[in-house]
Amino acid sequence: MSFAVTQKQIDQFNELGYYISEPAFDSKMLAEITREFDRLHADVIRNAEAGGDAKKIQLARLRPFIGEAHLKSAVLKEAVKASVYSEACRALLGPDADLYYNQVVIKPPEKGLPFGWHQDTAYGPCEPLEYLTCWTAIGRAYVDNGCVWIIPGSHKRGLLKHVRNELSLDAVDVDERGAIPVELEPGQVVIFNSLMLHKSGPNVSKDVRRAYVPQYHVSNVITKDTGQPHGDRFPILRAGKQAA
Ligand SMILES: O=C(O)CCC(=O)C(=O)O
Repeated sequence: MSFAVTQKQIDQFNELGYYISEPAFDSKMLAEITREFDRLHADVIRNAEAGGDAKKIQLARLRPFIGEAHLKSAVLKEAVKASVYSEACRALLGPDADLYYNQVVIKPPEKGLPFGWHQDTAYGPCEPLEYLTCWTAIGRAYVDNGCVWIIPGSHKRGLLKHVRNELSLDAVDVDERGAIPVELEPGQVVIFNSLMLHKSGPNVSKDVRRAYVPQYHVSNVITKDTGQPHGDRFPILRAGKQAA
């Protein structure tokens, strides 16, 4: 299946800051990814329990963010290069693009924790400031299992002030008018600008909510403060062609 981005999707991305793809992974791949998620989650819980820090154990159980997933799983190292992502890079970033970061985010049934309004760029301001976040539903994502919410058009507000709280980095004074839940079928991806204000709700359902969240930027991005190379720098596109 081709995930070439249409002009309509590009226009929507520019105007509203996001578009939603058709399901991008078949059921066999989704089952493999699900197994990898559960393996990585079990590792994270085991490591946290071995460390003995109660807060880390709670986060590992109730809202794990497992970063650099492509280095921890051969399946995810393949997934990160999927056509839905490389075509988004080609259309929205240009011929040279790198993986910036990729995370596995899991919310267990009935007790998965919410995550407050923020812009991804706030985590590590870089030059250029904007990149792509590709929030991918590995199973169905819906309001009651803690799907992501966005405020269409909020990428035009620029980088907002954020404050660090115990469990998160939160944007301040968010005007939530126009916020929408992004409910997705398994394998669908919402591709949004890293300046998009987004959050996710608690999981009050009986389902596990699994999301894979790779992010991409143009190559040679630098960290604003230090001028040093930024992110994972795992090549995705070179001169418009899929990198090896
Ligand atoms: O998947 C989630 O619950 C939140 C993910 C998120 O906001 C992020 O990765 O920036």
